[in-house]
Amino acid sequence: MKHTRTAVLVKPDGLQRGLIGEIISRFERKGLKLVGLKMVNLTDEMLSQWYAEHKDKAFFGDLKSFMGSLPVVAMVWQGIDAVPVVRKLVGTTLGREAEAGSIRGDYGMSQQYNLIHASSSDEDAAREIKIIFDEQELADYSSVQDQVIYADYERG
Ligand code: 3AN
Repeated sequence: MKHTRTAVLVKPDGLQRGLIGEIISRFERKGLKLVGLKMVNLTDEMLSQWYAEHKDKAFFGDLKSFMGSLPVVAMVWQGIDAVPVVRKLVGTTLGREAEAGSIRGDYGMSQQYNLIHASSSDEDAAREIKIIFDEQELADYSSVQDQVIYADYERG
C-alpha cells in the first residue's frame, strides 16, 4: 500500500508553551514515521507561499506576522493516509471547539494560536514540504517498528 507524506509545523505558540515533545510523541505513538525535522524562521516570502490560499483574507497579515514572530518546528511524517491521519490527531481549526483527545482539543483555546499546522491534501503536502525541505533533508529509511505497526500487505 502507498505510504504518503504530510507536513506539520508546530507554531510559535506551541514552541512558547513547551509542547514540541508532546506533539512529536503523539505522532510517534500513533505509528507515523518521522522523515524530516527542523527548526526554521519562516520569511515573509515563505509565508506568502505557504498561505497563498488565504492571501485575500482579512487575517492574512496577522497570520503571517504571528507565524514569523518566532521559529517554527517543521516536520514531515510518513505513513498510509498520512494527511488525514495527522489532521484527525490535530483536530479542527478552532481550539475551543476541537475534539477532546486531539492536539488542539487538548491544548488550545484560540483560532490563530492553534499550536500546529497540518497539510490538508497530498498536493498541499508536496507543495509545503518543498517550501521548507530540500529532498536530501528527508530520510528514506525502513523502520523496524513497521513490522508490528503494519500487516505485510500494508507495508510500503
Ligand atoms: P487549518 O490550520 O485548520 O487547516 P485554515 O487553513 O483554515 O486552518 O487556516 C490557516 C490558519 O489561519 C489557521 N491555522 C489559523 O491559525 C489561522 N486562521 C484561520 N482563520 C482565522 C481567522 N478567522 N482569524 C485569524 N486567524 C485565522
